[in-house]
Amino acid sequence: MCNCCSNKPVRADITLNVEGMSCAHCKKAIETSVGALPGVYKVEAEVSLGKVNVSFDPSKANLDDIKQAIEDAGYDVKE
Ligand SMILES: [Cu+2]
Repeated sequence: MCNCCSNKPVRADITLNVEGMSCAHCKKAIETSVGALPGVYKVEAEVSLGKVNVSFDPSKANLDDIKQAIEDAGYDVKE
């Protein structure tokens, strides 16, 4: 089997509840901060719902890093 066949893409999708988002700037700040992490494919903040959807490769990024990136941007992640 060649390398690319055995190398299956791994992807995890999570939704975090985030407090403190109120405008398009908040959305952008979180998406930029989380999107800069290695292994994050996609991040979408839904300001009106207070949710952030993240798709990532669990072998490269972990939940703690993602939560930390949101907190570093100035928002609170609810457990
Ligand atoms: Cu804002």
